[in-house]
Amino acid sequence: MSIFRRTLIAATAAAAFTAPFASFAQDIKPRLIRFGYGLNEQSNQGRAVKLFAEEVEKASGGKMKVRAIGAAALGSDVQMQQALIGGAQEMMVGSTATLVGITKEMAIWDTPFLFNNAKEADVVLDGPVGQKVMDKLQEKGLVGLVYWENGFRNLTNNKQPVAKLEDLNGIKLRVMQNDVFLNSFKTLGANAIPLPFSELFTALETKTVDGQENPYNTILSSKFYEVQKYLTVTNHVYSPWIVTVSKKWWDGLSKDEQKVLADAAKKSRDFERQDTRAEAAKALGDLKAKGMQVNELSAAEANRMREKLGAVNASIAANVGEALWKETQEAVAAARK
Ligand code: TK8
Repeated sequence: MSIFRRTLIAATAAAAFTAPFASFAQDIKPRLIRFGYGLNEQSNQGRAVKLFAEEVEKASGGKMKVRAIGAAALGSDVQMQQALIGGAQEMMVGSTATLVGITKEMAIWDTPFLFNNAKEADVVLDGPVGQKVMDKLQEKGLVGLVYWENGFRNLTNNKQPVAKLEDLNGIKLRVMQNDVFLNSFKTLGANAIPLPFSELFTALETKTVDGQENPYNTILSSKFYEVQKYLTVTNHVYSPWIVTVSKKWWDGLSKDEQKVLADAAKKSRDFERQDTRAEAAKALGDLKAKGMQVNELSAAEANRMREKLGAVNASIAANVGEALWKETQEAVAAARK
């Protein structure tokens, strides 16, 4: 064996031995990550982005820096998605519902009453079906890392308490920019108006719209209680958020750098879900204390709403494909056992 070969083997062995222990041996370059999100810094979304940023800095020995930019200062969900695809922004978190225009399979998560509780959502989103839908983003220039919890959505408005379906008639209701939400609320009789979340508070304040629907956490952190009187507990759909990366940028990262982001994303997910659930558990009380008038639907009215909304299922199945629809139903059924 030549001196050269012997030296090479020794060097390789030494590197293999020290690599796991020395972060300087990792292939990590200085990186700046612009991470945009729509809610305020003081929200479940803001808190989890902050934790993600801290984890990335720690795991990269301070080389990878996350600049967290909230309150839609980098644009609405839809605008940020385009910036990621084009490579002008590195990361974001936003609603899966606003991705439906890019990846139609995302509409599966907009199915009304798909999940009965958060545990079912976790099992399905973190399982093979969730992964499959997430992977679909890649062909469109996005890499999905994890799903976070936005939460079960509830209805607020400024006109009247909604105790029965007919109370929705003519209410100008802001919905997310996607056909499932548009059709769902049209079906229920509301005058559904798609708007980006970043324009929602002003639209409510100026009475361009009468109402909106979002989880308790968001109604609280976005101060919708200042411009909305009535809250109806509907839990009509579970909304996931999804953490995405620009594929253009991701493909230029080393394996070590990608791992730093993927690991931090998982930590942020676990933290975010816990934090969101703890906040949601007390948010309704907080909203009442802020003066919101809260009502629950009677069982009969909740059923009428559920039945009406069932009408959109066929179009969701047609859009996402019957195979994915069926697979999702089976995954939910398995999670329910
Ligand atoms: C925040 C949105 C928000 C969503 C909405 O950017 O648009 O109503 O629930 O969380 O993604």
